[in-house]
Parts: sequence; structure tokens; C-alpha cells
Amino acid sequence: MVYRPRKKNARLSVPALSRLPQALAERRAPRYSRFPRRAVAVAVALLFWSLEAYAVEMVNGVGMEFVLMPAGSFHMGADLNFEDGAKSETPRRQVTVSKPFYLGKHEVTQGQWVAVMGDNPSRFKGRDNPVDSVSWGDAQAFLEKLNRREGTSRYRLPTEAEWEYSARAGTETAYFFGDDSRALSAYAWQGESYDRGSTRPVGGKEANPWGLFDIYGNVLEWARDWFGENYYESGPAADPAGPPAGAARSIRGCAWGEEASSCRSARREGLSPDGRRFDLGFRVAMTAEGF
Ligand SMILES: [Ca+2]
Repeated sequence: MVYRPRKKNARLSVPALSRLPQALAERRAPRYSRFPRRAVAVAVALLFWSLEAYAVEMVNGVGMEFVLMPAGSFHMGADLNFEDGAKSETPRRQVTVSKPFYLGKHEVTQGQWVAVMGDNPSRFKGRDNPVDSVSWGDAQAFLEKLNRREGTSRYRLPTEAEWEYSARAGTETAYFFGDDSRALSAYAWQGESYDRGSTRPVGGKEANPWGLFDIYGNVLEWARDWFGENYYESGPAADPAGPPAGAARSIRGCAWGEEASSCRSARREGLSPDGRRFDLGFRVAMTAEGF
């Protein structure tokens, strides 16, 4: 007797993912269940469409990598029961980031800066090191040129709320890895001597839970907001974007020369928008399509 393999039943085979919606719709089924199957097919098709429209990660024309941050709520500000925060980091309050947005996986590098601006103002030269010694105004000039170059208006600095929400990545502790600063060296270039230290190539340490590198350490990062010392007392709970005016713009994170207590998620400072420091750069945010 010749062994004959059972004929493969095409209707039971696993269809290629791209054909799944159609396969679900066409699959023979009792009459009473046809409508639900079509509904499932439409839902699956919509899911594929939305995943394509809102890719979790993307790369732009100058090689900047972005990660999609989901909308959500978090506790913004320092918890003085467990961390040594400044008064400007309080009161800690519930804040909602109502729209998803993209945030740079890395600080803007000198290679990316030069590709857009043509010159390199950084003290510590290195193609993959973060750009340093750029003012808030310089960052705006970069963003304007980047937007023009890519034919969009979506590139901008993150708000303080967006920055801290992304840095925390769902955590409530002083650092995204807990409250014990002894783990910091795995995630951040910091604690070096200001006399002998420097920036380092981006991405050399571990990322935070949402895939962002050098959130603490390497360079401090400009945020979009005006800096308000008492802003947390009166700022809105939904999408706070800083006071309407001020003398300083907000900076977040910490620098390669700073100590661990400065490298907390809640840490915030202000600096004149004209100010340039060799331990200060920025990270780019991008508004998600349709928001
Ligand atoms: Ca940083």
C-alpha cells in the first residue's frame, strides 16, 4: 500500500498575515455567523492600518530615530518622602499627556546637527556625541531647518510634561530603575569631573523602559516650556506647557559632570534661552500624524 499524505485543506491553513482580513471574510461559515466574521475582518484590517499609520519606531532623513510615546497619565514632580527634590519640583501632581507623540531615542548628535546646520558649535567634538553649547534659540533654528528640510512642521522640543512622562516610563520612583542611585551608572554618563570629563557617544548605556537612551546624563536637555519656579502649583492637569512667558527656558535630565541626586526624573532647572553650556544639548520630539 502506498502511503498518501492527507490532502492539505486550504481553508484550514494559516494564511499569510497580509491576507488575513480577506481570508477571514472569505472563510466558509454558517450563515448566522457571517456578519461577525466580516466585523472581525474589518477590525483586523483597521488594526493593521493603524499599526502602519503609527509605527512604534521611525527614522527620519538625517538618521534621527524616534520612539512612539503613548498617551497617558502620571505623577509629575518629586516625591519628597523618598527623594531630595527642589521646591520647584513640587507639589507632585497627577498630569495627563493626552496625545501620543514621538520622542528622539537619543540626544541630537553632532553628525545630525551638522547635516542640518552645516557647522558644529560643540566643545567636545565627536560625530556620535551629543551636540553641546547650543542655546534654546539655536535649537529652535535647528528645528525650523529640519522641518523645512523634511517638508513638515511636526518637529519640536518636548514639553517638560512630555519629557518627564517619557523619562519615568510608567515608574513612580526617583529614577526609572528605582530609588537607589547606585544603579545609575548602568544607565547614565554622569559624575565625571568638570575639569577632565566630556560628553560621550550617545546610546552607550542602557535605555529606559520605553527605549530612550541617555535620559539621565550625557547632556542636559532643553525643553520647550518657559521655566516657572512655582508652575506646579497652578499649571493645568492636562498637557501643561509652562507659563505663557518667562526669563528662562526649562532644562531637564542631568549632565555628565553632575552627581546622582541631580539625575532624577523630576529634576528641573531654568536657563536663559540665550544660554549655552558645554553640558547642555537637546532631544527632538515629533507630533504624531493627526495630532
Ligand atoms: Ca541627557
